[in-house]
Amino acid sequence: MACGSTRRLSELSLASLPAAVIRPAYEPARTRIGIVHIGAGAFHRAHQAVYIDDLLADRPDWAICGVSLHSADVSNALMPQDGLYTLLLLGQETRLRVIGSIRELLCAREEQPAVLARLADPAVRLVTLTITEKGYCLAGEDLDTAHPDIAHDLAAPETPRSAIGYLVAGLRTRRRLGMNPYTVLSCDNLADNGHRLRRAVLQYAQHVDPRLADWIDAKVAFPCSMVDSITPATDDALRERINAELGCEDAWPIQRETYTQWVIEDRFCNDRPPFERVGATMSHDIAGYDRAKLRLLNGAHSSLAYLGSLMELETVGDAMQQPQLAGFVERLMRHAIAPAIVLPADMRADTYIDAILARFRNPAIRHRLSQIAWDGSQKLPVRLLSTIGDALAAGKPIDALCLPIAAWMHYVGRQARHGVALVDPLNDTLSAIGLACTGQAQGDVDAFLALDAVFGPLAHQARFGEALRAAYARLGEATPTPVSRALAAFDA
Ligand code: CS2
Repeated sequence: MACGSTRRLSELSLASLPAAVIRPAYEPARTRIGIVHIGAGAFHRAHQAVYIDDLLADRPDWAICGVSLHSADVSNALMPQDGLYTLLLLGQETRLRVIGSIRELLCAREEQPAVLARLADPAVRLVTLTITEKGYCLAGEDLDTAHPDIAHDLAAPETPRSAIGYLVAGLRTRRRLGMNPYTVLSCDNLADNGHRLRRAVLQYAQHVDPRLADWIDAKVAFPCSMVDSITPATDDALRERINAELGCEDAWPIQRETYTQWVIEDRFCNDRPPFERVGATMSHDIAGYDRAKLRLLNGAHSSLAYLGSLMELETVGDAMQQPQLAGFVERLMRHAIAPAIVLPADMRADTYIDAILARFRNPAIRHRLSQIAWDGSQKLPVRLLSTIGDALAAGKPIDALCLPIAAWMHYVGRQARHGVALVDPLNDTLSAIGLACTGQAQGDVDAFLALDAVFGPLAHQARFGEALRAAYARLGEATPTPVSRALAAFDA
């Protein structure tokens, strides 16, 4: 089946797609941009853009301008397709859906004036972000003013590079022109994401112009949100499958599980889309939701990623088929993580954990452990170390919780010895530590614990150091047999 004469997905070819393909219920060209989204990667396109796609038929004024800060790859792939792309939904049945909500894609590095103009456009009432943990340029709770992008932006705030720099440049123009600010909505996997972003923005603005910082403090809302949908990276197998099923070429299709959740704090300083009409939950307190998701789902994911990689497993599905590993992670969630979380009234820990385990076992998904292992230095603090900190304070056991952290240390050492660079902003430091590892728990673990950006004050807690060294030693050579043995030792 061909898509007209173009052979490339586009508005023109929509009508000739196979009947089973779900397509926009509106004319994409008739929509208007109301949201600027920074970080137009696969997660955004599989999650937020789909909620907005559901909304545009009713509310055409909320289309998205997607901004990539550094790379033009997404824009180069999707602009020739009129911003359209295909989403493969992976559940008991698979479904193909063409998404039309991203009407413009800009690469900030190459099209800075256009990005700044969008941020100053009064029709834009909301700026959303998925820039991953490292995009916030934080050192602990504060903005890292020594971060090269932040240092650059503070010296040249009119021509920023960082997301924080762009947010403030846009707000500065709006203040100067007497316009309303936009709401800034973080959609990243960080606890208290809105509060953290607000603090970073205010600290940055304070350096640029203290009166601007006061204005932002008084006028701009930074709601928190919790986002959830498992989104394996696009690979050649997906591209081939989509092109065959679509009958034409999509340069960058994406995939995700059918399940999706978005909980948004209802605190906006400008108009907002009626998110509740398209399945998002509006709430006044999302802390319980984000703790549950980060600590249970993401904590378990990172545990599977590092322990499973040491066991030479490839995907989450493979890891869930190893009874020792799956059993360990399940017990970790039920006995070590869940009891320390205060859940929202509508959630039950056991039901939530059952659902997570079923999602991890979804046979339609191949989610690589190596993808989840990215950015360990940024993810572990929010996913596992926060639980360890609470357990230490409450005098609870931390031995099982330390095993995945020790597995990460062994993983870093292994990758360094194999000459494989980590996808991690601390790659250089981590690789140097990894190369110097001798296998002796004391020296190796202490070298990692000196990473203040990862461990912070936890590093000085004697009980933590001891438990971590014991876990590291328990993993032995960190090959499949000793790792399985270490997991079995936790079998209740
Ligand atoms: C995963 C997440 O890659 C990872 O680190 O743990 O992307 C996870 O799939 C999502 O947070 C699920 O919502």
